[in-house]
Amino acid sequence: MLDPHKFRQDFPILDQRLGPSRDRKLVYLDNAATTQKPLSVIEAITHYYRESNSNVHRGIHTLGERATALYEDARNKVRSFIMARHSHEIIFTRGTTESINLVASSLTRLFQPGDEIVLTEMEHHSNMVPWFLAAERQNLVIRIWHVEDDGQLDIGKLNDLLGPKTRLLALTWMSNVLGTINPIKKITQIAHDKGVNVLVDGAQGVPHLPTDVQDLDVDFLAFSGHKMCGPMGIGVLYGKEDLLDRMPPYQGGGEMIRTVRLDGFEPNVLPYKFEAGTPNVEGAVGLGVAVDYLRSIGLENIHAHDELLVQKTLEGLKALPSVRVLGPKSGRGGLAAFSAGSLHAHDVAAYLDRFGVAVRAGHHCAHPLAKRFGVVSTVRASYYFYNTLEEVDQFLETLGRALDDL
Ligand code: 7TS
Repeated sequence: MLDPHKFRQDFPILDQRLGPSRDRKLVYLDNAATTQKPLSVIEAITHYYRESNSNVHRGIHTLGERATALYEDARNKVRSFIMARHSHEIIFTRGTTESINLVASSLTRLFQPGDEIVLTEMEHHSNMVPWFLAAERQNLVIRIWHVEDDGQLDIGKLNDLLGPKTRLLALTWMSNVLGTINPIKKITQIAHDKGVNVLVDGAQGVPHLPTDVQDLDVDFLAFSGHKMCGPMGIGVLYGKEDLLDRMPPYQGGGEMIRTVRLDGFEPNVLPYKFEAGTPNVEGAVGLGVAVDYLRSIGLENIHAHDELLVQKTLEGLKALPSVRVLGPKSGRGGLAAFSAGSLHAHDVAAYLDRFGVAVRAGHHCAHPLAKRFGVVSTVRASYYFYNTLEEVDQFLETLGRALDDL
């Protein structure tokens, strides 16, 4: 079993006391929103700016070569982290949101009016709205795979949703509200049997579960660096080479072209075709170091630790009257979202914050899901490998007091 205390010294931000008299120990339980960064990532970014900063793929000088090597090395680290076949299948983006927008803007140009896209009811807005925009633009039809009362998808219902006009199924690996982990490999097999491509939103899955895109066989995988110990503003779109090759460019600009004439252009090869403009080199460098760090811990260990913390949380929450937890009882990721009787989630979160416990409150960018479960907002505690069992206790105790006092 993983010892979270061993890692906490790498995260100076966690070791602080809050409040005017500095008497509240920080308990950071908002990791589904963003994780903290280890010193190795922070230092790699500083080092990059001190030693190597330059634009990439352009300057024929030593710093330009250094920055390019670092950037491409980071791409290769990410390739290996998710077990992709080729490093040119790794496109650097701003994050999950941009990765999904890229596919929604570009892949759908190959669709015909009336073609269908299937989404689930548990998607984050960033895996809904880009498809709505594409549907509006190109007269596509969106179909919804509804969520069952236990917070899971009924695989039996998928066959009926995938018809002759379905081109794509876009779904999350792990729900940021329910904690549900969807069986992506099985779902992808069913979709592929019907000739349907699959895009997976890995924003919550990739940071917490071992990822092997070749084994999962997904066509696209989107994820964000900042939810996996990397910097903000960097993310990844993995796509299978043949699909990315067929897709038109997403944004125009420098780097994404091979030649430009006054009457047109030839797009560049992968991955550059989808990386217009100066990229986030510092972000890529930081992400490369973050994936090294995560691999040194082991994703199986991270998932097992998530399960330990979330099971303790679910048991504790069960004992509190008026608390209703959303999502499945087991087989879920390291987060728990709940409502507390008639109390407003923001009041509960503000109370917890007074005692140093940082949780998220709101609709978690999943309006349709909140509606499905009849809640306006929920409080969510979400964990990572540096969270301890003592922190879970502290959260539960403080929540118990909140329910008495509010
Ligand atoms: N998909 C899922 C499942 C997410 O949880 C999030 C962010 C995104 C996509 C978007 O990621 P971004 O990095 O592009 O913004 N989720 C959350 C959250 O639960 N609280 O804050 C952000």
